[in-house]
Amino acid sequence: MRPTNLLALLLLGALLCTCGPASSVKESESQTDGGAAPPNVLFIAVDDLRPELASFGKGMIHSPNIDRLAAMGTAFTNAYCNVPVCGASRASIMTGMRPTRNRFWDFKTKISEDAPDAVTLHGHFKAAGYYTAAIGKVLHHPTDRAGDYSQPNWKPGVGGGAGRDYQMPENIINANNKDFDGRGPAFERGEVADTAYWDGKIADYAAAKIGELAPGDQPFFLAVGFMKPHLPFNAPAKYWDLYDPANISLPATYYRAEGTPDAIHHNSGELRNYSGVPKDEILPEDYARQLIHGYYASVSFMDAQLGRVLDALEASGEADNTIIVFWGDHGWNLGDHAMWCKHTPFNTSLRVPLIFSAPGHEPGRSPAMVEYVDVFPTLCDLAGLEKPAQLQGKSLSPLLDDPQTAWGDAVFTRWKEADNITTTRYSYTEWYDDEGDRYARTLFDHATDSLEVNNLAEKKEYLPVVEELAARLPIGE
Ligand SMILES: [Ca+2]
Repeated sequence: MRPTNLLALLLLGALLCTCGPASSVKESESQTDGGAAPPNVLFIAVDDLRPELASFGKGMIHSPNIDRLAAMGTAFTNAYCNVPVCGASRASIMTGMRPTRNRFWDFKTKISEDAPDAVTLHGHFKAAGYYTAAIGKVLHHPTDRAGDYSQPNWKPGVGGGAGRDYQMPENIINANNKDFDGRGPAFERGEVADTAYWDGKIADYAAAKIGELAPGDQPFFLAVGFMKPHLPFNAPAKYWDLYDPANISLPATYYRAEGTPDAIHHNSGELRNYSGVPKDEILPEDYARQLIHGYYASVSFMDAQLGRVLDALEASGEADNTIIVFWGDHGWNLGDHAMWCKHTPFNTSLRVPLIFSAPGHEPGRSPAMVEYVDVFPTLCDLAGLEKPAQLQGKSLSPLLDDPQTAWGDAVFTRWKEADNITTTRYSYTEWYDDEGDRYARTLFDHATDSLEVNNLAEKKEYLPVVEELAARLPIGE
């Protein structure tokens, strides 16, 4: 973008802050340099979505709109989060900075506290003249770096439901019990319309916003954060009915493998906060199948709302000039290793779905090892923006040109005291306490053990592999 045009957009941005609705400002704006219009960005976050999806090579989940998006763009089949928990992962993506022992630690993370001087992704686009907005759950705290948005982060209200978006009367009563902190059961088969739930409302608002922004000349960066399939698995009945319970099976690793250290396991505490969850260390199989059914239904429900947003973009006439990024904030254990939720360096918790669709790039699938700190620099390249000095990942744009481009062999994830390196073959994790003493380590060979049940870290014959991988850790201090 030419400096004169950038200045014009910045002035318009200032007008926007003082003069009200974007549309009145945008109508007066015109493209003066005769060049191509800057691309819009539709930045779609999904909460707790693991890549058990047809477009990522696995799964029975009905997700036609994720598949549609994957067919439009480049699906990254070996993409990894940098920290497996909502708030910290989102802060890392939105700054392009890795988590450390002092930064991006847990779900409560705020960029404004952990990295106050960082340029945020949305702030970077706003400074370049974009209209930036967040709808639904993007950063964990809607007010975190809110000045980097052109409007407040819009989130749906509780409406007629209760704390965590229950719609069925018996669950609302349960969730309103103060003993449960807004939590009713872990799932709900809702006899309600899609728009009764948060994600339906988020799709409504996002579609309307696209319709509002598309006719203007100001490019937009629109972040849309869907809230399912995060617990509780509340979804309209028709999405539950897509699956026959008889066909839902438990993971092959519905057990805790011998030789794996305590450090890599947890008791699924996030799930156990919900009412009615059995106390058994390993959940009874019939209840586990209900949970899996609910997760599948929640993904299909979210997928349908994604479809409505994609439809709105196509109807707006801006689809050919819009970069779409689709990502889930981390993986999820769906009973794998007899665990539920995230918060562990098992591959099931680290691997994520990532799709980039960008104008001028052919569809493809890339097996390259990529990580979420790569998202920010990629968007800079695709939109023609400079890269802030803080960025620690590398642009994936060569992989959008050729998905088979030779690439790095490893990605790096941190989970509290655990540092993980995942290579094209191995996953190695080591845990260190505050005194610098290592107290656990795991090595899994994905060439022979993709399910990660055979910990090789203490086997003498693997010492050279362990030493080689350990020498590459930690990263991001
Ligand atoms: Ca999450």
